Parts: sequence; C-alpha cells; structure tokens
Amino acid sequence: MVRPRVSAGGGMAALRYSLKKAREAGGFLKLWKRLRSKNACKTCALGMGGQKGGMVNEKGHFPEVCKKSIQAQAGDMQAPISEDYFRRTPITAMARLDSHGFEHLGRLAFPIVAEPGATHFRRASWEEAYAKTAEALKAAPPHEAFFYASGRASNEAAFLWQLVARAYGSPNVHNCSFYCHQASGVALNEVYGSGTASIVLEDLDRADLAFVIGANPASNHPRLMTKLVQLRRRGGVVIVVNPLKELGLVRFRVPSDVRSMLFGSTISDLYLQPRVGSDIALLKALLKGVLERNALDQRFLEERTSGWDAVRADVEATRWETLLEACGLARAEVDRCVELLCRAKAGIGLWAMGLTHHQHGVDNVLALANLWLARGWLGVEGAGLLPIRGHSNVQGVGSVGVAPTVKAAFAKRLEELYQITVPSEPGQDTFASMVAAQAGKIRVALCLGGNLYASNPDLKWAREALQKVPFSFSLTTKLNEGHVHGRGQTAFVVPVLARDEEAQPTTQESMFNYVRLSDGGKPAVAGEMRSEVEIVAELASRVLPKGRFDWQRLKSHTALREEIAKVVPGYEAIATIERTKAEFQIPGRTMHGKEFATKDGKAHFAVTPVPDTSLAPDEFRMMTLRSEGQFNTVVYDVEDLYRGNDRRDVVMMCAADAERLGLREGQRVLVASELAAMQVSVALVDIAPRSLAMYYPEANAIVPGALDARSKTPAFKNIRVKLRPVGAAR
Ligand SMILES: Nc1nc2c(c(=O)[nH]1)N[C@H]1C(S)=C(S)[C@@H](COP(=O)(O)OP(=O)(O)OC[C@H]3O[C@@H](n4cnc5c(=O)[nH]c(N)nc54)[C@H](O)[C@@H]3O)O[C@H]1N2
Ligand SMILES: Nc1nc2c(c(=O)[nH]1)N[C@H]1C(S)=C(S)[C@@H](COP(=O)(O)OP(=O)(O)OC[C@H]3O[C@@H](n4cnc5c(=O)[nH]c(N)nc54)[C@H](O)[C@@H]3O)O[C@H]1N2
Ligand SMILES: [Mo]
Repeated sequence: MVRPRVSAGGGMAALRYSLKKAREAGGFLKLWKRLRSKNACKTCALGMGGQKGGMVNEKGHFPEVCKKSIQAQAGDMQAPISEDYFRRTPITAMARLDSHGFEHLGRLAFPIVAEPGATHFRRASWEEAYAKTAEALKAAPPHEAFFYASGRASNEAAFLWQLVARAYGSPNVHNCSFYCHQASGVALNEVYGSGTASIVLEDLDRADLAFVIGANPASNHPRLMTKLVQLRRRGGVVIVVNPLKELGLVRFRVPSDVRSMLFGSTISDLYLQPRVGSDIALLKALLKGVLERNALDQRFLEERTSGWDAVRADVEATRWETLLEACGLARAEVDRCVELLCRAKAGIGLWAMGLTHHQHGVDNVLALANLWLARGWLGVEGAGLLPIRGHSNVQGVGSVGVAPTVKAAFAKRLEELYQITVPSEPGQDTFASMVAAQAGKIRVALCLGGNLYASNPDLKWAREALQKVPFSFSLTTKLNEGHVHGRGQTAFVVPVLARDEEAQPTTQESMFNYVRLSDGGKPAVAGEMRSEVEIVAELASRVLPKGRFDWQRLKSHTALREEIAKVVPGYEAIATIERTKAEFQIPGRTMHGKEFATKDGKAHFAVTPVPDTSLAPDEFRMMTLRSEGQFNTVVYDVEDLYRGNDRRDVVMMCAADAERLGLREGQRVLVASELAAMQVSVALVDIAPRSLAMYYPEANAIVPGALDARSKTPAFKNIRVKLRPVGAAR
C-alpha cells in the first residue's frame, strides 16, 4: 500500500495548509486578527476562544491551532456572490454544483427567493422576505410548521428561536443533535440524570487513561490531541477503539508543541479494530474481563449505583466466544485492554459518532457507561464520560430549549413568564418533520443555519420531502446544496452575520459545560447581512399578536440573556456575563459531589443486548465518515490527507476483503444497499474485515432511513451493503 503520503496527523502539512488558506483570505495578518479575536471558535464544541482570546482554551492555554477553524474563518471571508450571478445562472445549473462548488461561490450578501416555477433565484428585499414569511406562517396551522436549527447559532438566537416557535404554537422545534449526539444525551440522562459530559476540562489533566471509541479527534477535534499527548507524557495510557486505523490516532504532531512537532507523538498505546457496529460485544467483553479479574470498585457499586446485579448476571451468562466472534477481535487483544483498564486509577471515556450513528446508538453509550461504573469512574476527579460534541454551540442550542421536549422546570418558567402553553406531548424530532413533509403535512419549514437536506439519509426521499413544503425560510452565511435541492416551493434564503461579525456580543456553551462570551466584531465582507436575533425578532413581531412581547427589547442580546437566566436551570450567571466578562461552568452537571442527578441520586446500570452482527457471505457493514478537508456537509478540500485519498467517490476496504472479491486499488465498483447503489473506486486501507467506509454526505444517497428507536438518530454508520465490479453481472 502506498498511501497515505504523511507519517503522522497534524504537523507541517497542517501548517502549510493554514498559510495557503491565509493567502486565499487576503493575507496572513487579516486572517490572524480574526482568528485571535475574542470569539468562541466556529467549528467544534471544544470551546476555544471567548474572553481569553481566539485560539485559547478554557484554561487559558495558547496557541491552540486547528486547520478547521482556519478553513471556516477563511470561508467566511470570501467575497460576496454578485446579483449578476443569480441573473446569469439558472437553478438547474446551480443544482449541478457539488458541496465544494457551493462553498466557493462566496458569502450570501442579500436575501434571495425562488418562487414556484421560477427558473432563477432573484434578489429580494428584506421587507419582502419578512412580509411573505409572516404571511405564510399566519396562514399555516402552527403544528404544520417546523423550526430546525444547526449548532452554530448563539444561545441568544437559539433561545429566541424556540420562544418564537412556542409562542406561535408549534412544538416542532429541533436541532442537528438528532442526527448527532442525541443517543449520548438519552443514555447519559438514564445513567446520571444529565445529558452532557460528567467532567470538566481540568479532569483531562488528572486522568491516567483515555479510552477513545468511535471518534476521530485527530481530524474533527484536533485540539483534544494536545490533551492526549500530555496524558501520555504524564505516564498515562490512551486506548483507541475504531474499525479503521486512523493515522492521526496512531501518531500526531501537535503544531503548538515543539517536541511533538519535531519528532511526532505516539497517540495510542493500544489500538483495537472491532468490526463496524460491534462495540457492544467488545464493551461487554471488557466488562467480563474486569469482572473476572475482580477489578470492580465495590464500594462505589454499593453506595452510588443501582442495577449492577442484572448487568453482572447478563455478562456472566454471555460466553466469551459469542462476544469475540461478534467483534472479530482475538482474546489476547481484549485481555491486553482489560489489563490496561484494571491498572489505571482514573479513566475518561470519550466518544463521538462511531457510537451514536447506529440503531443501537443508545445501547452503545450505555454499554460504555456500564464499564465505567464498574471501575468507579464517574463523579470523581479525573474520571468520567465525555461525549465529544460536534458543532461549536450544539450543546448551548439544546440547553436553551431548541428541542421538541423541554424538562418540566423549563416548561413551567416559559409558561409563567410568557403565558404560553408548552404542550406535554413532544413535538416532532428532526426525522419526524421529514416524514411529515413527505406526507404533505408541513406547510412552512424554517431553518436557522445548517443543511438539513444533505444531512439526511436517503437523499432522494429527503429532496422530495422538502420540495413538497409550500414555503421555506433559511438563514445562512453561505449557500449550500440544501438551499437548492431541499428548498420549498417558495424559498427565501436570507444572509446572516457570523458570530465574530455580530455588533452585539453572543454566548456559546462548550462540551465541558462552560459558557463563553464572544465579543463579535465587524462584518468580514460588505453586504446586507443581519444578525440572527434581529431577523427572528422582526419576523416574530409580524406574526404574533401585539402586546405580549416587547420585540424591540428582545432584539437586544443583553435582554435575551436576562430571559435565559430566568428560564434555563444553571444558566443564572449569564445575566451579567457581558459586564463581568466572567465565563462560567454550568453547575449541577459535572457531579463531583456525592449524588447524581437521577431521582434516587444513584448512577444506573442498564443491560445492553448484543445486536445481531451477522452478515450474509457476500455482505459488508458500511460506515459513513468525515474527511480531513470537510466540515459536515461543507467540503473545503477534496483530498483526505490522512487516509491517502485524493478523491471522495471511494469505498475504503481492507486488502484481504478486496483480494477475496478479486478487486484491486482504484477499481470501479458498485456499492449497493437495500435502498440504492453508488459507483465508486476501491481504496485499500487498514480497516477491520467485512467493514467498509465511505464519505458523508455523498453516501447519503445509499443510506436507508433506519433509526435508533430511542434517540431517533439515523444509523449513518451501520449500513449493510454488497459490492460488485462495475460491468459485472448481478
Ligand atoms: N474537521 C471536522 N471537524 C468536525 C466536523 C467535521 O465534519 N469536520 N464535524 C463536527 C461534528 S457536527 C461532529 S458530530 C463531530 C464528528 O466527529 P467524529 O464522530 O469523530 O466523526 P466521523 O467522521 O463521523 O466518525 C468518527 C469515527 O468513528 C469511527 N466509526 C464508525 N463506525 C464505528 C463503529 O461502529 N465503531 C467504532 N468504534 N468506531 C466507528 C470512524 O472510523 C471514524 O474514525 O466532529 C465535529 N468536528
Ligand atoms: N451519512 C451521514 N450523515 C450525517 C452524518 C454522518 O456522519 N454521516 N453526520 C450527521 C451530523 S453529526 C450532523 S451534526 C449533521 C449536520 O447537520 P447541519 O448542522 O444541518 O449541517 P452542516 O453541514 O453543519 O451545515 C452547514 C451550513 O450551515 C450554514 N452556516 C454556517 N455557519 C453559519 C452561521 O453562523 N449561521 C447560520 N445561520 N448558518 C451558518 C452554512 O449554510 C453551511 O453550509 O449531519 C448528519 N448527517
Ligand atoms: Mo454532529
């Protein structure tokens, strides 16, 4: 195998790339200034930036460099799309653009609209956009509208979004979390009564074991890599569980660390490669090993947990052979892992989409939590569970109520303060809104950022569903495929300011439950872009009856923070953050005290059955994943440096499987799921047998819409497929 071209993740390749982007953005200094401004980073939810300045973490460490933030920043600094472009370019031509093509059109700088039967988008005035949207909302029954939000919006905009939706009467409020970490939230609520991380950033400095399962932080959360390198330097161990050997999780060069940059840092002490979708079997095998070695934290089990007996009985009754066969690992590998787990004093379990994107997503997380509880690694310093969140403010968006159900205390405050009725039955989740749209039961679709269309399984179905919606209204910084393929019959798309362009400060919440303040700044390019809050408040003032709300006041972020402080438990300190600049840890979530947030104060074990992982002889299990050069549906660069792919229409597989099928590197094949087939090239990588990987979002063309029943999250990483060479008979 010749690929990949580099020997470690990070390093010079990342730095060279950053300089190239700086040139595109109109100069290094200009980009540097934006990167260093006091705003929370726009990419992942690690929570860089804020009042300590850009590229600084919650503990004040600088510099924390990441390619992704540079891509996102440079992207927002692109020149605006001209009016002439829309006049010249029919929608049919725009529809041929790929994600990369849309991203490179530039910033959207004025509202646009496509009316029924129109051949082109045309420029619209803000007045027209507001008036027509208000008219559509007033004409629709509220439960036939949905309010989607991506995880980039500020707490202020997101809080207002759900308030307006609920005041209008629609419970269909949801965010990208349903396609992301929802399974983590559901599982963690069952385990300890709160849906977010049990640790704070400092705990990562105290742990002596990190267990990274189903995540690729080398590409998706590069700043976490510093923590892993430091943990190993202190004598701790890092275990990685991933069907695919991710180069950056084997070796990484941390750009801000001279020693690591020069010599490269080993990341994983042990790298286990179970088959795609078989983590429960592995996690149970590890628990069985811990049990057999008697490495349980007995006191913790007795005093602070419930449900252990049932889990113990279940694990004892499951045979080693069954578990090993399901995950495809050798007993010796599992034993080595058990040994490391038993030797460590304080472990942190970290995971992302590799665990949640399955029909058994909630069970995956519960199985990990069982292992952690058995070792006593919850609610104590230096140990715990950390779902590695996606979007930069996806956690805050959920905290401030952009969800179809809110906790009772939250609902009560909304009712008391604003005399609105929060229905006790939940509204639609994201997928349910898509199903309703397909059934012709959605009249108005409103999207606060994101790319709902391309994020969905079964793209053809998703396109049909969204195109049946009579009216859509999207707020965005740039155009994406969703604005064309996933547009309603009348579709308004309006331009917003990014958080570091806002005139008023905004706040964000990190994956460590830490709330940060972003100063805002000046727009990177000239245009009619408006603040998200201003747009939502203006729209609300035209739709909702006069008198109940002071929409003028609610255009002020300061006022919105005062409201958030009154409604959201734990968010009280947000009311004064602008004045005091005191960023804060949300109390009641990390549970370093005696009790957990469950009704009985205990942490709960749960029995997790091993899902059927069998495959027909000619079948594979395929996962969809992100490359180094993309942020979700936005593809910045086609090349995936770390996996050695210079194109995206590939299926990654191991050499042994390829040989068995008589396939070679670069050969064109059809990958067929029960839904559809896609033509791609074979790319040989180090991946578990019978496991395949393809790139998201393109592969959504063949991802069927099967969901995890409890989290309503599509099984984006567990698709049964067959392969055949192009041209071969069926
Ligand atoms: N550069 C960049 N950064 C990002 C994003 C981005 O697109 N680009 N997206 C942001 C968002 S919204 C999110 S949610 C996160 C996503 O962050 P991640 O979850 O890290 O991203 P993915 O690429 O979806 O998949 C992660 C890993 O899961 C592994 N995996 C897949 N299936 C399985 C399985 O069955 N078991 C196990 N053990 N592993 C499996 C894959 O091999 C892959 O290495 O990143 C955030 N940060
Ligand atoms: N097959 C498959 N499908 C998946 C996944 C997978 O791994 N595999 N991952 C899932 C996951 S984890 C997620 S989170 C979803 C992604 O779901 P989304 O959040 O809906 O999608 P993104 O691609 O992140 O949205 C990017 C768009 O947001 C807009 N945007 C960017 N910045 C701003 C801003 O500041 N304000 C506003 N208003 N708009 C902005 C731009 O239009 C940009 O194109 O996809 C899911 N779908
Ligand atoms: Mo995500």
